[in-house]
Order: sequence, then C-alpha cells, then structure tokens
Amino acid sequence: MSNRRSFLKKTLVSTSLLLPGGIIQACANPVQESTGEKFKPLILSTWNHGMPANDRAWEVLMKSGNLVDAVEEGVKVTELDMDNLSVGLQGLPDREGIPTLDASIMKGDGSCGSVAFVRQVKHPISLARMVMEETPHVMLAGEGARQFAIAKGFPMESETLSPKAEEMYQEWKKESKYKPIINIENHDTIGMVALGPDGKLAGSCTTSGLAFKMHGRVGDSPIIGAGLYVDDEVGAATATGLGETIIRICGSFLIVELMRQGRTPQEACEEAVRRLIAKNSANIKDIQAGFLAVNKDGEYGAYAVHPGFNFARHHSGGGTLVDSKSKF
Ligand code: SD4
Repeated sequence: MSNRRSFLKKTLVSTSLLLPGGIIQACANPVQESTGEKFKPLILSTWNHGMPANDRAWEVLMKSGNLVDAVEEGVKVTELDMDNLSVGLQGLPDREGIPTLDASIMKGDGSCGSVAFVRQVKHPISLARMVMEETPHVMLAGEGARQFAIAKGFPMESETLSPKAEEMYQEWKKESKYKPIINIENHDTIGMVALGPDGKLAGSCTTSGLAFKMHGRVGDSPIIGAGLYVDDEVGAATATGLGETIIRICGSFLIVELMRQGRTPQEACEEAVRRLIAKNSANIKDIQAGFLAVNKDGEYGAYAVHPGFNFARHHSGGGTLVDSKSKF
C-alpha cells in the first residue's frame, strides 16, 4: 500500500469513517438487500450517513406532509456533518485547496433546480431549491450561483478547510497525483429519493465532489438525469461514485426510463451498472459507482460496481442500513 493510501486508510479508520464493512459495524446492523418489498411512504439515501438524514426527512414529512421540504431538510443534516469529507464546505477541496459544491433537487412533476461549482454556501441544496422555485432556470454555476446566493441572503462562509480536510490536502500535495481510491476519497455524496403517502416523488443530491478535482470540475450530482432524476409517473433514482462515469450514461435518467419500460428498480440499477462498466471497462477496478432507485409503488433497488456501497431506508417501521449488491 502506498504511503498516501495507507495515510488515507488510517485517517478514515481513525475518524470512524468509511471503509467497507467498517462503517457498517460502526453505525448500524446492516441487512442484506431484499428485492420485491414495497413501502409507502419511503425514504432512501445513499451511504450510512443517510441514516440521520432519513430520520430528519421522515420527521419533516410526518410533520408537514411536504416531500420537498423533507428531501431538502434531510440532506442538510449531511451538509453540516463535520465527519463527512465529501459533502458540504468541510469536504475535501479541489487541487487549489478550495471546497466547491454541487447540489440538485427535483420533484416528480419535472420541476428541478441545481447549483454547480458554487463556493462559500453552507447549504447548496437550499440554493438549488431556490433556483427551482425562484428563477426561470434549472442550473446556476460558479460565481453566478454565488451571486444569486448573496442576493437571496445566504451568508458567505469561510473557505478555511476543516482540520481533517487540511491534513489530507497537505498529504495529497506531496505527490499531487490524482487517482481516485474507490470507496474512500470519493465516498459519501448523499443522494436521497422519497415517495410520499400520496404517491408523489421527490429527490435531492449534494456533494463537494471528488477530492482534489481540477478547479471548476463539475460532477454528476447537479446534473439532472445523471446524479438525480424523478418522475411521478414512474419513480426516482440517484447516484454516487465517480461522476464522470455516471454522466456518460445519464445514469439516473436511464434507470427511471428502464423502470418506465417495466424493469423493477433493482433490475434497472443493475442494467445501469452494466452500461457504466461497458463504457469504462479499461480501468473499472479503480471505479466505484452506485445507484439507488424507487418506483411509484414503493419498490426499491440498489446496485454498485464494487462491494462497499450501502444505503439507508426509512419507512413506517423505522430506519435500516442496507448493503447493496454489486457486480464484482
Ligand atoms: C461526484 N458523484 O462529484 C460525486 C462524488 C460522489 O460519493 O458521489 N461521492 O462525482
């Protein structure tokens, strides 16, 4: 194991973050995925940090009945989680040492909003919602998104890295090589999809993107159809992992369209992974990506390229962490 790899591994273990299996024991008793179950209402989120996010989303849904409030408030928990190195301003920065954020939100009626490459905003998901609700546009990026945030009264936050992010950035700078390490550096984006009691759907997705990415790089998370897609007629899907590979297959849109054609959420996620692998076969051993989907009947599914992906599920029976199946 290279020094950098072992450094990352040690750092992440010591912060009880995320090694496949490690998380699971630390946070909950995972169950194996079972297909064919149906729940309504149902909230699903990527990774183990989806557990507290789902709890919050469920609470909001039960109190207000508003599904968009639920998916926004739910992922805001993760945006503030100081242990999370892939979401929010405490996430790992780009190569220049600057944290830049991507987020999207979508309703099943086709309304959607997103922000990309935005700086100094604590809750990019709320800014994405404002793009959806208060502009004629779908996506604002970079300085324009930041100016919109200022105009809407969002406080501008400091860009000083969190101690953990600073330590990892300084370590990365020693070699300045970009090679994603699956399930570690690029782990942790939260994508949430929710089915309300009335059969309507909504979703949200928020991330600081790939660690040590090029300045200006935008991933799949703010791209409607890649990191998130929701359609009340069919279902919803979200993605996590190496965004470039997800964008190439329009992953979330693909899954919703496959469900429209009759596939179950599980079958649709598996087909998306098959296509992703087909388009990235040369270096697939270094690529992790995972998909999570629900259909309008409350059936759900998940699938990843490699083991290690899990997701949080919340229904009237409570919250559970579930291990996803994977291709390899
Ligand atoms: C990205 N998809 O920016 C995000 C990263 C991610 O879990 O999902 N991390 O490519």
